[in-house]
Amino acid sequence: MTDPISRALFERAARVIPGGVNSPVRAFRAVGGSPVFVSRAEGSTLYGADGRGYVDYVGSWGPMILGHANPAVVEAVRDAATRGTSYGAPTELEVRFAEKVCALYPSIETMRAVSSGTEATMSALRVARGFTGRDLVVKFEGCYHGHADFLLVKAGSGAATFGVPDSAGVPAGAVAGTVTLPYNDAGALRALFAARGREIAAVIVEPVVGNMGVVPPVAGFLETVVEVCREHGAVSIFDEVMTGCRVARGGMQERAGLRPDMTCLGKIVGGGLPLAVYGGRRAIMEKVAPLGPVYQAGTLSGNPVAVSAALATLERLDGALYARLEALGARAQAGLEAAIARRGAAACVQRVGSMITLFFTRGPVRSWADAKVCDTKAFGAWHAGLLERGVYWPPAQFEAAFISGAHTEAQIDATIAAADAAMG
Ligand code: KE4
Repeated sequence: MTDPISRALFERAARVIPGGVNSPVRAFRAVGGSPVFVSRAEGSTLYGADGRGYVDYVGSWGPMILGHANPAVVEAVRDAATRGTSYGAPTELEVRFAEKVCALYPSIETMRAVSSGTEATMSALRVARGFTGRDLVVKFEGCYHGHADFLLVKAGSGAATFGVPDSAGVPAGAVAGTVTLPYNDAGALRALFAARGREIAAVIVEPVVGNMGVVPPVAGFLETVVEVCREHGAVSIFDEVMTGCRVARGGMQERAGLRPDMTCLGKIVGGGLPLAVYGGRRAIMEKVAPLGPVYQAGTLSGNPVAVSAALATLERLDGALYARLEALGARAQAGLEAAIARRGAAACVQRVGSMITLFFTRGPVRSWADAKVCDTKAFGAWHAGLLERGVYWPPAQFEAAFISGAHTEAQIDATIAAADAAMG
C-alpha cells in the first residue's frame, strides 16, 4: 500500500493533471494501486514523499546510468545555470557535445540536438522521407518510438501496457503511411521490400526492444534491416534512445558492429535533462534546414544546461562502468532465475547488459505476439510485493528495468530476496 502522503498528493494531482501524472505509465494503472510520489533521489535510491527509501530500477526510464544526483553532473548543471540557462544562439558547448556524440557513434557524421526522444524520431523520419522522396515508414510491433501521430501504431510502452495498440486522436491518414511488422521477423521485412521497396522511405527499429520489456534481436535481424534498406535505397534508423550509452557506450550498433544510416539517441545521452539527438550520414543530414528543404527547429535545442549535464555524464561512461553494469546485471538475472525455478513460476528473465525484464510468461519473448500473453495480473501483484519490500521496479510488465553504476551487490541481493518473497 502506497504511503498516505503519496495517496493524498495523487488525489490533489488528479484535480489539475490528467490522471495525476505527466506521463501515463507513472500512474501505476498497469499494476494497480497509486504511485509513490518522489521527494528526492540519490545514487540508486528514490525517496518517497514520506521519506522512505526504495532501491530504484526505473532510473527515470533509463537516463540515470550513473545514479541520481551524480555530484559531477549536479555541479555541471549548477555551474552552467550561473551563465544563463538558454540563449537561443549557438555555443561552443554544443560543438563539443556534437563532436563527442560523433566520436562515440561513427555512423553519425552530423547530428542535431532536440529536446526529447519523440522529437528525435519524428525528425529523423521526416528527414528520411525528404532524402528519399518516399512516404512509407516501417516499424515493428511492440516497439515504441515516442508519441508522434504516425508512430502510435501497435506501439510498445504505455500503449501496449494499456492494451490499446493504436491511440485515439490519430487520424487514419496519419498512420496510412506506417506499416507495422512483427519484431525479429527478417523474412517479413524482406517480403515487404520485395513488394513495396520503391515506396519505403525508412525502417525504424529498437535494436534491443525495451518497450515490450527487454527483447533482444535474433541473429541476423538487425543486419537484415541495414542491408535491405541499403539494397532498396531506404534509410535504416536505429532508435537507440534507450539502448544508446546503455548497452554499450556506442549503443547496440557498437555491440553488433553495424552502421545504420541514421540513429536517434536520448535519455542517457542527455544526462537526464531534456536533450536528445538524431543524426546519421552526412548526405542525409544535409537535407535539414538551413542546409536543405527539411524543416526542424526547437527553442531549447542544445541549451547549455542540458548539454553541460550531458557532457559531464558522457565523460564518465568508461569501460569500468560497463564491466560493473554487466556484472550486476548478470547477478540480478541469475538470482531472479533461481527464484523462478524455486517457486516454479511461469516466468522468464531477459537481459542485455543493465537493462532487464522479468516476464510473467515462460518465454522466450521474441516479439509482441510472445509478450502480449504475459500474465499482467501476476506481474502487478509481484510489483506490489516488491514495493512493500522497498524495491521500486518499473510499474508495467512491458517496460525495461535499469541497473546503474550506483547499485551495489548487496542491493541486488536484497532485490532478489524481495522478488523471491513477492513471487510466493
Ligand atoms: P521521449 O519522448 O519520452 O523522451 O522518448 C520517446 C522514446 C523513443 N524511443 C524509445 C526507444 C523510447 O524508449 C522512448 C521513451 N521511453 C519511455 C519508456 N518506455 C519513456 C517513459 C514514458 O513514456 O514516460
